[in-house]
Amino acid sequence: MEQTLVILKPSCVERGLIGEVINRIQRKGIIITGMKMMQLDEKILREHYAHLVDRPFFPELCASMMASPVVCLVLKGINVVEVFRAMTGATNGRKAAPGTLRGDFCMSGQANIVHASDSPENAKVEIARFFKPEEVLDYTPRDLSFLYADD
Ligand code: IDP
Repeated sequence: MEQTLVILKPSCVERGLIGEVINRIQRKGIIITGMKMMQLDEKILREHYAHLVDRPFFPELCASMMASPVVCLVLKGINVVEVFRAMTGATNGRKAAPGTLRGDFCMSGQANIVHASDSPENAKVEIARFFKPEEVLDYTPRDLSFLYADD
């Protein structure tokens, strides 16, 4: 099974949406193997958003990601990177499809509720950035017979 790194951003935490997002993750059948609250700083954000450091909105992005603690999650499932990106929706909440997290819960292109890794390779790097190895548990629910019935 694949793993992905998800961050419930300050826009999710401050608006009281942590439970909503975790509820959707669990109802879908995605397995949570790591979960913790963290206060991000500029050092980790410069690594995490290295592809955006030269963009004019980067200082504002950093400030919005440091505005409150975040919740970091490691999720596990077959094709979970692609599955959770689809559940996340387009970057800008105003363009994200209804039914997606961003489409249902935000109107912003920056304070857009969640981060989700965009490839299995990046997921590995991002999980190692936010979690110590011992913080990601080797956990699989007992009965996956309905969840992944055709695999
Ligand atoms: P993604 O989060 O959908 O993968 P990225 O392009 O990797 O999108 O951007 C990372 C984050 O940077 C976005 O989720 C959003 O918070 C912020 N961001 C991206 N583009 C803009 C922009 O044009 N203005 C303000 N913030 C942006």
